[in-house]
Amino acid sequence: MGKPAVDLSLYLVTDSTPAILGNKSLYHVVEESLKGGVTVVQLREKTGDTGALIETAKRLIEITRKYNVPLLINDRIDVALAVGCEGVHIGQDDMELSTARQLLGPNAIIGVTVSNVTEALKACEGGADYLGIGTVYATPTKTNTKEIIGTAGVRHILETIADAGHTTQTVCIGGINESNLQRIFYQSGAEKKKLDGVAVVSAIMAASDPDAAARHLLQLVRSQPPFV
Ligand code: TZP
Ligand code: MG
Repeated sequence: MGKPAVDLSLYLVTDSTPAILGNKSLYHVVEESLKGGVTVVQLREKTGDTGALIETAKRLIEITRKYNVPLLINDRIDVALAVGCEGVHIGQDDMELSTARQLLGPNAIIGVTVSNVTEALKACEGGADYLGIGTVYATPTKTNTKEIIGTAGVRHILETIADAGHTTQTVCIGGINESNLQRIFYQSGAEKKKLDGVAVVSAIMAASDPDAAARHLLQLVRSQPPFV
């Protein structure tokens, strides 16, 4: 209630593993991507100790705040609380949405990964601020993914939540790049509900020019044909 909607148009999920980031600096890549127009940043680090993660999050907040963009932390409610960032993104194996909400409060942004309609309806009913729908396409960035749902799967979820009357925002994730973004967006869109944006890792984190990559991806998101 009264909480402003998040601009999910171009959602960057970080990955500092050398296979994605190479020898570039995480902070540099994030700042360049923000110059290019990224609208949300999620810190997603699956290795390293808690202290190091908190230090990384603190440095990232200084950058994201310059651009008025929310910083979310993947999985780690404790880290989000420690650094006072805007919210978290949780998966199906993480803390319950209701518990995360209790800990972080009504103003925090809480996103939930969903890959089927049951998970999607539960997250909407539970008060998620947005759904991260996927995995759309198989991707080397996340190999432990259970479900590859394709654009048909995304569309089915969008249709189902719209029919149930939910207005929860949505992004999709998994294998999205500048070559397939518009097709994914178009094929996923349901009559009553289209995606609010896309989430990417490698399309920006692995790009040689993350500013230009983000600029181009954002322009593709913003130049969607109207859905009929
Ligand atoms: N969740 C589902 S797929 C994925 C995550 C975090 C990784 C997406 O990476 P990429 O490089 O954008 O395909
Ligand atoms: Mg998780």
